[in-house]
Parts: sequence; structure tokens; C-alpha cells
Amino acid sequence: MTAFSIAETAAMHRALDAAASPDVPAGPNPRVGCVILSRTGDVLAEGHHRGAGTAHAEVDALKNLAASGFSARGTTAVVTLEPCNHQGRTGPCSQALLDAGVAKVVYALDDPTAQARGGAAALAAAGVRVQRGLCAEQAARLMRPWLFAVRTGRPMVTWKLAATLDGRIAAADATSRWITPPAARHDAHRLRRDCDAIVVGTGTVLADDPALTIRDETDEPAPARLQPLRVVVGSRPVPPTARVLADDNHLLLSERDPHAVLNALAAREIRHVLLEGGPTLAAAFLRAGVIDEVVAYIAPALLGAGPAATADFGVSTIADILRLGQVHVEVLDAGGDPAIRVTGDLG
Ligand code: AOF
Ligand code: ZN
Repeated sequence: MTAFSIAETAAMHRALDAAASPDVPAGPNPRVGCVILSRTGDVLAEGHHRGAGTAHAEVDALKNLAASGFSARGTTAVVTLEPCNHQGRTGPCSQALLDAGVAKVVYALDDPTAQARGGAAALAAAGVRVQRGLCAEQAARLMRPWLFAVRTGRPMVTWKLAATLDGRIAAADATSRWITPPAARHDAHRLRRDCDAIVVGTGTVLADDPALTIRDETDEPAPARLQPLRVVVGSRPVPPTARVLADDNHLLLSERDPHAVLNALAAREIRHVLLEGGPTLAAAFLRAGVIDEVVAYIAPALLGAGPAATADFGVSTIADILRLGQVHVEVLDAGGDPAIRVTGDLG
């Protein structure tokens, strides 16, 4: 059992917070944060990675340290991911830490990629004290889509649905605004910030004409670099006036096989997909076994008729029911207009 100091543990929490900062676009790289501690355990600097092509967290922290006039000699770097050992778009961080004279490195998780792994061994070989495993679980949660994509070669898929108590996502006449109250809709909107791509079917575009963008509470769109790719899957023609086509950050895929869709997105370095509808597409993804996480917003309301959240995906007997694991249930309630959020994993 490796012992970590209180200062290192506090620094790792801070590095995790920095890594999760909202100015970071989802993108192909993991979220990584770094805090530099003095010999006596004081925080001297922090840094985080802001997306592919920008400085890695360690280099960002070393730069901030230098800017405030401190030397890195003899310090401890606390990082959420093993320092990389490769020259990619930037790097290698192992060398940058060595050059700066860092005496100790504490990190949460090993880098699982073939090209970047090995930083810990390189640092240890050069005489730096290296300890791993601090807050590994929290780091894995933060980097989950990236770790998933590295492991499986395809993006992680989160399916978001909003339905009544009787599982319907629209009324019989196709009207659906709004089944869930504003608190649930705001929460659902936040999900988009964690994703590289939002996928819908042509049916949803024709029925709802969604913009599929990230906007704030005042409906102002977030900067373009934070906007996910909007992906429309299906064969029905999309009118040129559709809001999903508003700028170039979209992709039309006539391909309906979920594996082919995910391959096309993996080729664009998409790590996390938010599937937002509708029932035909959801059923295809469920049937293909490629939904990894479900986020359901359930309104305390009934419709009695209208489409269900998913079409038939092949379960005909109770023994084959798809149950979620790692379930969390929360009541979202703003001003007495509640909804229930159920999240869980599949597969
Ligand atoms: C680190 N610190 O902050 C990050 C790391 O070629 P690049 O520059 O885009 O490098 C991306 C790879 O580097 C990524 O796949 C992962 O293995 C590692 N990310 N490593 O030491 C960081 N973001
Ligand atoms: Zn690096």
C-alpha cells in the first residue's frame, strides 16, 4: 500500500478539478490536471490540458510556476495521468519534468496508450521518486470516455432520453414540447458539454428541428470550439433550412448500422457520443449492444399514447430484460416542478 501525504491528496483533488475545467473542449485527448508542490507541501502552481495541440498539464503547470518566479528544482508534481513519454502534437512531459528538476511525481492512472506510456519508468530510471494510484477511481471517472475509446477502439455512447412515467417521448400527434420541466432540460443540456458528438436520426430532425448546440441559461451559444459535432443518421432527406445544418460542424451519415456510424466517428477522433433520439435509432444501437450509459429524465406525467423511448430491440421475454448497472437516481426539482433522473451503465 503506497502512502500519500495529505498535501499530495489535496493537490490531486485540485488537479482533478483543474482537469475538469469547463474551458476544455471534449476532444480526442484526456482531461489532465497537474499541481506542483514545494518540498514543504505548499501549492506553487497548477495547470491543465486544454485540448489536442495545446500544452500538456505538466508543461502548463511548469510554465505557470516559472511565470510566478519559482524554480521547479526539488518540487513534487501531482498529475491525474502518468506523464507522457512521447513526442506527439507536444511532449514528452517526462523529459520536461526531468529538465525542470522535479524530484517526485505522484500520478493517478497509468497512460494506457502504446505511443505515450512509459513516462513513469523513464522518470524512475532517471532518479525521480514516482508513486502511482492516488485518486485513481476519480481520475478514471473523469477520463472515462477517453479510457473507454482507447480500450475498445470506438467512442463511448451515452443515450439520453426524456419520457413520461409510461415511457413515451411524444404525444400521439407527435408534439413533445415539453414533457420534462426546465430543471431536467437544463441538466440534459449540460450533458452535451461532455460529448464530442451528438447523434440523432433524420426522424428527430424532421419532427423537432433541434439545434443540437450548447447554449447557456440565456440561450447564448457557447464558443464554436466547445460545440460538439452534430451528426444526423438516416436516409430521409434533411431540408436545407434544418437548424442542425446551420454551420459546417455537422455530419450527415446515410449509414444506419451503429457499428459503421461509430467507426466513422472514431476515425474523426470522437471519444464520446451523446445519442439523443429517436426510438428507431435508439433501438438500433441497443440491438447492436453499443449503448454504454443511459441518462433518463422521467417526468411525473402520463400520455397513454405516442411513441416510446425506444422501438423493439429484440427482447421478447423477461429473462432477456436489459437492466442497468451502477444506477444513480436523483430528483431534479426547481420550484416544485420535479423530474427524476436515472443514470446507469449497460454492458
Ligand atoms: C500528459 N499530460 O496533459 C495529457 C497527456 O500528441 P498529443 O500532444 O495530443 O498527446 C496526446 C496523448 O498524450 C494522449 O493520447 C495521452 O496519451 C497523453 N495525454 N499526457 O502527460 C497531459 N493530455
Ligand atoms: Zn504529456
